[in-house]
Amino acid sequence: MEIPVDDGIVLYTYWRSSAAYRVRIGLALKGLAFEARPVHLVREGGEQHHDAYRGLNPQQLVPTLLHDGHVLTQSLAILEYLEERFPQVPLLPADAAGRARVRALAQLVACDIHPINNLRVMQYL
Ligand SMILES: N[C@@H](CCC(=O)N[C@@H](CS)C(=O)NCC(=O)O)C(=O)O
Repeated sequence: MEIPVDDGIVLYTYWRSSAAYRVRIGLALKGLAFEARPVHLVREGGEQHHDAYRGLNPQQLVPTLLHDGHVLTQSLAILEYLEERFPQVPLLPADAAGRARVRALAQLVACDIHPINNLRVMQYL
């Protein structure tokens, strides 16, 4: 069941983006309702580079999450924010070693694998 969030959560996302997937999975596990705003990363030279979106996310990447007057970027930072603001259905284990393991797995993907198989790297190559 989805929990409606009074002040609304908006996620700028792209269906094939693994970084946006991370956030969508977190929102789904927590059962948080959100409005998805698609950013097509390929069409028209990539909508992430269009002025309107660049104003929101100067790095020109998805995801970007809007909540409570905040503009949040970077999937892991967004997940930590959601964990703190909506602690029901925690994403992290209760013990410190468990949390370190989950963070290590997340960083393995987000910091070591993903940066080198990204769209902009592929386009450059
Ligand atoms: N470290 C960032 C990575 C974000 C990222 O690289 N997103 C990709 C999609 S998975 C993107 O927007 N790529 C657009 C591009 O390379 O131009 C995060 O975890 O949010």
